[in-house]
Amino acid sequence: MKKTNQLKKIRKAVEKVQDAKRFEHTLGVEYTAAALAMRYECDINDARTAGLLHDCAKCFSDEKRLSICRKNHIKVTEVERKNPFLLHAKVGAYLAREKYGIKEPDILNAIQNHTTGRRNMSLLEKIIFVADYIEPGRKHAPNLTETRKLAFIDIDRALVTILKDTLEHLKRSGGEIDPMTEETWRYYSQH
Ligand code: DGI
Ligand code: FE
Ligand code: FE
Repeated sequence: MKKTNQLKKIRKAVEKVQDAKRFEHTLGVEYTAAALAMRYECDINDARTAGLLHDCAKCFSDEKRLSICRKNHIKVTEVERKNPFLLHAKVGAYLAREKYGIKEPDILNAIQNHTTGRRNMSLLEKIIFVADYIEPGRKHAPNLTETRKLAFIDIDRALVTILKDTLEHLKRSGGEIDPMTEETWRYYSQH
């Protein structure tokens, strides 16, 4: 299948499993990831594909996410069991492979790690992580204007800023911190 047709097909399929607001966010991440891919010389098609699919499990119920994990022997950590929305990334990567037919490990990793990040992220993983945070539809994050600019100047510094702001937000709001988010922040603030 031609790549543009494949993107169109995925876009239509994702629209069916998301509410209107989430789908608008999805399109925002798709084109923001494409723009970052142009800037950093990453594969534009991969960036768009990962952007379209990153939240494909976001509109499921927690029960559905947990049951998909149970049925398919996907490991659920302690923090994920208590905060099952976190699982939308892992379950999303699983569905990208099984339902949407994505084979490229880098695209699957970008979906899987888009919420907490991880050490040693590939360029595509960084692009999706950052695009998710800065896409034009996002409104409530601190320092958004600066972070948006920084994303196109130095993606690693943008990554650290986003992780720092996310951790501060979680500490302020009493959200439970996934050790992976903390580890990613520590790793990238030292490298
Ligand atoms: O799915 P999106 O809303 O587009 O974006 P996302 O997948 O990055 O999820 C964003 C939310 O995830 C945001 O409210 C911060 C939260 N988050 C990121 N790391 C952690 C976390 N929430 C908890 N409880 N713990 C974390 O470590
Ligand atoms: Fe997400
Ligand atoms: Fe998202």
